[in-house]
Amino acid sequence: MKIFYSEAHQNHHPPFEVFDGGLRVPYLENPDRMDRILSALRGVEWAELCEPTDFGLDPIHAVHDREYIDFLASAWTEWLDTASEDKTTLLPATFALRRTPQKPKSLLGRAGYYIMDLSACIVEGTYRAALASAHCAMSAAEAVAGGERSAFGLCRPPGHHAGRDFAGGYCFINNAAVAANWLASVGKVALLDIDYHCGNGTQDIFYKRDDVLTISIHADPDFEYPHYAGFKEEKGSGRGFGFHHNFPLPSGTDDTAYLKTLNEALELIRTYKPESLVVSAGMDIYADDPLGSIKVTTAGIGEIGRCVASLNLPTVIVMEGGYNNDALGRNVVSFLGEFK
Ligand code: OKP
Ligand code: ZN
Repeated sequence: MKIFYSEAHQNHHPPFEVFDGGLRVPYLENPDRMDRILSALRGVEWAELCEPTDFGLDPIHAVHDREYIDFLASAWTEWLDTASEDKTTLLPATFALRRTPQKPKSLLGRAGYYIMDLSACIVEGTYRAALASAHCAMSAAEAVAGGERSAFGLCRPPGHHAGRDFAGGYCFINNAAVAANWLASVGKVALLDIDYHCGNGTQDIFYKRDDVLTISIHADPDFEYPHYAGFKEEKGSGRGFGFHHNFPLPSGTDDTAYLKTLNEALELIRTYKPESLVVSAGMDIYADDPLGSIKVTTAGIGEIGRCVASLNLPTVIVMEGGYNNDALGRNVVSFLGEFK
């Protein structure tokens, strides 16, 4: 299996994020995650590490607002030009909440307008890392379009919380959405998000479309981030109605319960009959994830992989979350191993 990976993520390393209550903690979405996954993949004979191709900005502009991408591109240098006392990371303290027609011009105004939380910290290397991450997903999509049965975008930063014009939850550019949108130009696509958190950015991007079926299985937003999306009543709008599905799960969901829900989701994909599949593969459903509350085991993750692979679709797998670094490598291998 071709695995697309770029070292550019190394320079996206915010020193901290801010949790609820104002607690500063070391950034959980850290470069070490990739090192752990890479060393696990080096231990299997079927993984072929490849450099991503540079696809430029066009496929990114195709799913994201241009002014939002411009903001990401210049935010760091603008931040250094401000009078702010601590410039360790660009992290606004005032958020737009409900947006009004007048777009802010100042850097901090735009930061609060385009960022939804205190986990999407911008540092010097963020934009370049986010671009390279999207290009890893695009390269995997290109490989699959070229006849590979599956390919893996080993993406960092992750993408599924990034919407058309917002960043959040460690995500800046929606890698899976960029890949799915590109694949949609040749035929219907299904995007299945198995990350522990609702893929609210992906939901936002495809909500009005019927050419990309989007499905997210995640912890119920009644108690979990991102709080404002992921409810089962959200089914798409306009011609997109019926082409988005959320499967909120209670905390403590085990392998058996998870697989039952997964099979409902897979049935929707079979009925849709897509030409290809994109999987937003977050490993934070794992029982011992520091951000998670779902109790899926490493063997359960393998079983999820087996069920998804049984769809027999050309499949682009895109890395999302997963924060138990000790288990991350084996969980990724457990999942990918079913597609080789
Ligand atoms: C990103 B992904 C904890 C706040 C956590 C951000 C979570 C982002 C998860 N109280 N905030 O979906 O793995
Ligand atoms: Zn997650």
